[in-house]
Amino acid sequence: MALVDIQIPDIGDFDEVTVIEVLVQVGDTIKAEQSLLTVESDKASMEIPSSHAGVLKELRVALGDKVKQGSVIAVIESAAAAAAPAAAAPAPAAAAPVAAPVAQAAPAPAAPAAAPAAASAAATSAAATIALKIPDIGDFKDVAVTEILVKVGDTVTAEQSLFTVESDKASMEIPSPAAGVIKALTLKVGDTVNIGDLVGELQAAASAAAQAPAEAAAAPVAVAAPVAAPVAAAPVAAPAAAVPAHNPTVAPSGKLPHASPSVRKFARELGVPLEEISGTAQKGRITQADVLAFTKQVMAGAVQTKAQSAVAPKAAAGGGAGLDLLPWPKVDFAKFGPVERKELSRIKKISGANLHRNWVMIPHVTNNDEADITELEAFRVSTNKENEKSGVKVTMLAFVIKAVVAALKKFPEFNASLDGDTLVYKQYFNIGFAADTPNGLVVPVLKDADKKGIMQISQEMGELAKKARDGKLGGADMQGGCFSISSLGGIGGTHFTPIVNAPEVAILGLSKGQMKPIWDGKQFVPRLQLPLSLSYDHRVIDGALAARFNAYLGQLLADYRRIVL
Ligand code: CAO
Repeated sequence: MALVDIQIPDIGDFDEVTVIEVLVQVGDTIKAEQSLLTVESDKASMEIPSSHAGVLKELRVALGDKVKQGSVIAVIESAAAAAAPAAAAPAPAAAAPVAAPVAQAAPAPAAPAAAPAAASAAATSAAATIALKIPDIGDFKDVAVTEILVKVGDTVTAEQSLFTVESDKASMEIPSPAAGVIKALTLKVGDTVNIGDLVGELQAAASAAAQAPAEAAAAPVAVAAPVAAPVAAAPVAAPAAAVPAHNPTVAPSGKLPHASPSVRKFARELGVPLEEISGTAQKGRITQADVLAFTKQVMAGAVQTKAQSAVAPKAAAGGGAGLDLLPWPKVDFAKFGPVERKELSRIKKISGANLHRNWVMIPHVTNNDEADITELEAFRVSTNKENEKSGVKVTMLAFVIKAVVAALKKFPEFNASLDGDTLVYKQYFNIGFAADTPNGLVVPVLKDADKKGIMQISQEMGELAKKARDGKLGGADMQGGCFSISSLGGIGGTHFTPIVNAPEVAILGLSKGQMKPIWDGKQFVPRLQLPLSLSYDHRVIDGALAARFNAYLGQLLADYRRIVL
């Protein structure tokens, strides 16, 4: 056993930071890399991990103290350190904390020797083109891209946040090094990135180009914008990366929540909107206890999140919204045989949380029907023959998308979303389609399907499905949906119950088309029948309306000429 001084490691270029949270107490058994403190400057907050495991013998700091690199913050009795007497070692590189910009202070872009979260730029061939690179964000590696806040073609201002990255100790937004137009973005949600990675290109605005740094390393260290709603509001915003969060009903408030990275992570895992919590710590900072207290209140029905009240205002008014369920069964599976544990993929975690919310909050009913697609299938096959050389293969799904648009026009309630007690009717027709990928389910959105022909729909669907499978879908590819289709027709099954993709109000499930004997009034004739499973939000759509929609869709598919009527 040896006593080891735990020091503030390299925290980037910060001179002095203030201790805003002490996460442990004397006597605690500490794991290596466990966070001991949260410190904060006016531009970032970060957690300070322990460089050693052991028992905390002494805490040398208190709330409000100022510390800097090398300051001894604690003394730990460490078994491991006895063997390696290099006491006072700073945290290992991998554990080095990373600045997570905090909510409260507006960064001063020209701050000298600024925060680790910096944007860098390098001049490329054209003088006004700036390479977007991951700036120096501290000692850590392989941070995950959690959100992309801009798209190619967007005009951005200097310091505007471009995307969000996150390690287990910090989350931060990466700002644009200059004003201009985004020319290319080569990263996607879920990518892991490292300092210096080239992630895009910016065509600098004339004035910005003149000031743009010529080389990444020499870039003026632009301070990261504070972590804004996108990180804190991940339960709403992040799912845009996966399934159903397109068209979030609740817009980010613009109020920047003030919380440490671990509290942000904790809130995100629980699906708690951080910006709706009032922090009880100094300067209104939100602590883990605040998140827990808020969660308990929501579960007890005492408060509703904005997302809940937007979707289900009446439930709250009635109070008692808590589900009061039994705890999840805890089973030691290994007692019964060998097991292997595998963490859910990122997409599964995000989509799972959204599916769960939709399943619990939306009163679902599914209407099952069948469409006679005998003629349409023959037409599809002949169309594919004619277009063999074009490389575009038309599947039944493309025809169904077009027919769904016609049905949405006839039944506008299906092209709507609930906003409190108001129904928002959309006058555009963007159709999401569930795509199976190795990492899980995503729902790319085919935009303006009403303005596109079957060939174009097929081609775009193919491109989106490929992007989905390659993990290259951007946030914009999954936003703005009005109605979704989940097609299992290529796989099998007779009918199923798709889950409505909130804030949409209905979803169509397609199963495998099968030849069946159908009575034509005189005899049984073989007809190709396509199963249609229409799940709908019963608060918005009555059963009769759903049956009419499905029947009408069936008529359109049975005689496609009706679409032009
Ligand atoms: N009945 C019979 N056959 C069908 C069919 C149907 N309803 N729909 C498609 N098929 C056939 C296609 O014609 C194609 O046949 P060929 O290989 O002989 O040409 C084959 O099935 C495969 O089709 P596909 O899957 O490549 O194309 P698609 O346009 O039907 O679907 C996509 C595209 C991206 C939706 C699909 O690939 C996919 O990922 N499906 C899974 C969606 C999913 O997981 N849904 C569940 C969500 S809820 O958990």
